Amino acid sequence: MDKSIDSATLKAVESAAACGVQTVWDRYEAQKPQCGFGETGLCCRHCLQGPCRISPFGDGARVGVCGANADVMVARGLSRAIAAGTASHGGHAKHLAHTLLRSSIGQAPDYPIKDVNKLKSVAARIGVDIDGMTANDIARVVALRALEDFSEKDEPSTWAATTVTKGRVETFLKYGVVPRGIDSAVSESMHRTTYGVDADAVNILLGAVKCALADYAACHMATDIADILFGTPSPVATMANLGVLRADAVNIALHGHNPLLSDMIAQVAGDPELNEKARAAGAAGGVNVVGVCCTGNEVMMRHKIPLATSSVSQETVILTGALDAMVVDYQCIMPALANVAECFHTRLITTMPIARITGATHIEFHEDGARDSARKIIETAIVAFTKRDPAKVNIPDILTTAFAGFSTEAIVGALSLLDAADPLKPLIDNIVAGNIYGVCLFAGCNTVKVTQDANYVAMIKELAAKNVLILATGCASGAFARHGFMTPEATGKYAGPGLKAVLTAVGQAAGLGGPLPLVLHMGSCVDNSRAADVAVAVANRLGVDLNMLPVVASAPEPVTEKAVAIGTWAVAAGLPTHLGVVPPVIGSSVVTGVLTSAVKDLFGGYFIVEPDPLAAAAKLLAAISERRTGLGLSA
Ligand code: NFS
Ligand code: SF4
Repeated sequence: MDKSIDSATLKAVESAAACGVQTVWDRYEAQKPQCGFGETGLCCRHCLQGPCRISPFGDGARVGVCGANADVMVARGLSRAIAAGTASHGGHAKHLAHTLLRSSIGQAPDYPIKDVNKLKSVAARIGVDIDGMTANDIARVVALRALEDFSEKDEPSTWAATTVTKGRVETFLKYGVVPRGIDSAVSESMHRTTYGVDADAVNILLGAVKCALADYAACHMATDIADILFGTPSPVATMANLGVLRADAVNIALHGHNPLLSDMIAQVAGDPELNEKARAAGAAGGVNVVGVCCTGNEVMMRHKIPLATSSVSQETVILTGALDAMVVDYQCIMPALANVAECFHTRLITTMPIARITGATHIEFHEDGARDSARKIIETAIVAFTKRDPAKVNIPDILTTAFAGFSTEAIVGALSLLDAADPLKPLIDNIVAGNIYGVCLFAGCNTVKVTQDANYVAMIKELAAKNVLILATGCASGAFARHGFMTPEATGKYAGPGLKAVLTAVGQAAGLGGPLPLVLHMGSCVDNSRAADVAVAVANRLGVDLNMLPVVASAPEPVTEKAVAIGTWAVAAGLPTHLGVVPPVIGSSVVTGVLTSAVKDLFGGYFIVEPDPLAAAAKLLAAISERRTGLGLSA
């Protein structure tokens, strides 16, 4: 299997062998063959009588020491993965909520309210009477309501219940899966999957859905507050791939997730004094900030910061030999970065008390004094630059234009240029007419288990040709950006005639002089909530529920527990959801049956597990066709 279809990745990886350093692909080889019990979900370490395991081939023990069978083991493992994903998105959202609160009471002067309109619309949605209140007063109330949403309340989680259709809330209530707090849902999942609690696989899975809906609430909250503090994104043109690094500049990569850190560094990087310092140190190009993974998406949308690469290829940014500092906060950061950095002059800088890496430089980042920390980080990178070895610099000369920043507000804004009174009408009319056959949200990661980007590229070509409107977030958007799919040219090349006409009409109305890009970049992984918002708005406008829309989701290369949580809430929201990698559930026929079929009767959504990208595209098109038929549209 090839490592990647991205030639920049392949070129950078060549440098690894020259320095004798391992990459993710070498470490994956060293792990092979991976454990069959783990791969099928048939092992358990939830108590000290274990580890217990059950052979997927029917030989040996059929139950663990406590009597847990294959179905229970698999369901518990999946549920804990979702809880971990929810805890991650919850931690990210809570961090933002605390900052919003401190901002509102004057304790975080570096984080003023940037988008008062967004603040007001969030306040109105969650039922705050803002009459006569200042922006800071509103922010205080919104922040407190957000923080309340983490502990257990008598009523449903605010961010879950106020952001979906009425029909969804009723369905969730009917099956007892409404979370009443984000942290409390995580805690409940951990409780019910511990030794000797829930031993009914279907009941465990329903608990997992409840936790996944808490994950949705956390994602939505993170998006809302990031927009309030840093601005709601609107379309920008920037660049993607390793060619965004510059030999003549101090290169700083921002990697991780929370815009609290990355946005501040993006703001400070333009400081003339710091750029002067960089030039005095010999970097004629000054300070050059690039993004990696989801925090890269955040600053790409709001500050036009170019995207260097995404998830599985994160080590390649250092392997260019031209990276002076890799600055990280939390999530999806490989500890191996420290080893790769050792072969170069690159400083790996950790910033969060909960995410330190042995061998890295730790510059702790706090909301008070954020700007000072950002300056200190950039100054550290300038010093590192002076130690750069020009002989080791090998930047692949590969980069492409990428349009980013299609928030819900930006999409509705563009559509309103066609119909100011009823912006969703042009979208709906085109779906009805079949010019837009359906919508596919691509989300999730890049994995070492699949040739990097291969699934994304194969699938988008199939779907776009059939007039499916493509939305993307997270490292999925990174993949499309690096391969040039976020351009008007890609629309011209790959979109079917109906889709091309619609994207062109909107693009012309928006004054672009050409079509919108083939992929609408909606942001980071928490910004999957933006795609949900668009779907909810369309469903409400049509007077139907989400499980009837010709909307599907795909994670062709999922990696993280967060991706598992997101996939599960997409299914609960009613979407047919494709996974391109088989998750560790096939050891249980009950669990696989529920996830791929029985769940459809409850929520309308279901998982499609299909490693082959062309078969996956065909299955998604079939799912769209079924939905269209259900709505009485041409299939
Ligand atoms: Ni999403 Fe984004 Fe990327 Fe996967 Fe990681 S950065 S939060 S989890 S690897 S898409
Ligand atoms: Fe084994 Fe049961 Fe303990 Fe799991 S909880 S390790 S199956 S005894």
